[in-house]
Amino acid sequence: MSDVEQLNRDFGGAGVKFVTGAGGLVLAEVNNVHARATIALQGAHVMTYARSGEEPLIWLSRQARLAVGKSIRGGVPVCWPWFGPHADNPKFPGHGFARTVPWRLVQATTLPDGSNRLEFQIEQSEATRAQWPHASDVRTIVTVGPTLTVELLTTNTGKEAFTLGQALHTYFEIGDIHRLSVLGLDGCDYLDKVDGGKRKTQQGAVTFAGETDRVYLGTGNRCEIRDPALNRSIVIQCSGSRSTVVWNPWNEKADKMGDFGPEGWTGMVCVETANAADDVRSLAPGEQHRLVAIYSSAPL
Ligand code: TA6
Repeated sequence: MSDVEQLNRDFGGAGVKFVTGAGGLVLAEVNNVHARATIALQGAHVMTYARSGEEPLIWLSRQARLAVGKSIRGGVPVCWPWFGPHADNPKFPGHGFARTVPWRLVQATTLPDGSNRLEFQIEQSEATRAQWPHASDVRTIVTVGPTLTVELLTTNTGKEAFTLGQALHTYFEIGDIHRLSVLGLDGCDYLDKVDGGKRKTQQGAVTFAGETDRVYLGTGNRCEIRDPALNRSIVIQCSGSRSTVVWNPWNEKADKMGDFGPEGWTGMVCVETANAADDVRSLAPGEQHRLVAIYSSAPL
């Protein structure tokens, strides 16, 4: 029996089915009364999410290179157990390995309101242990309903404390980056990665006039993306995070990256719920950290 047949036998039904998608990725396709979503088992990666009858909330590049072991341009990449380049070893993958390794589905439930909740657990291996020798249990729980909730749970199952960096590196579908603003970061310090990592302070809403790559520090539990072009506002409610990353590559960087497609950068923004830079977390033996983001939208 194939992986997909086994998954459909064990977890299929009530709004969830499993298929083999482009690039050989095994996908969970969720289609319930509230919304549709696609989740790759690789990386427990939410690739698409749209509420019934609405524009997608989550952006996925039309030129995303889908392949086993390759990161996906768009959706909700799970960056774990570090954010950005590895502190010591430049050969280790940027943003950690979690988004490019297999995760197993451990539970799929239909909630009383008809939402679907899928729980994934990372598959540890010699390759992951070579990069991350700490004993840990890591789960991503995705709830597809009138809102999209992504929870990243890390439990230290070893005898030593470890330091954890992470992010839900979410790409949002927007109408026009030139007219967009992000609220909720006013007064927060940030590291400006397009200006040598200089520490600055945000004044008012975040707007975009060029490549923007900022790690905001000491951030709160709510951000709002105001998108007049699509006449909607996207709200991000989060917990377990004190840093928020805001990123748009703009034209030159997007062209260099090669998987945004023509003008793709004008229709996306990343607002990432993270523990990065000053906000990495130390987990004591037995301690669990829960990073949660809840995404919703409403007309402007
Ligand atoms: O979160 C912003 C960022 O760190 C940018 O610097 C850029 O590298 C982006 O992530 C995408 O990284 P990726 O490894 O997915 O190409």
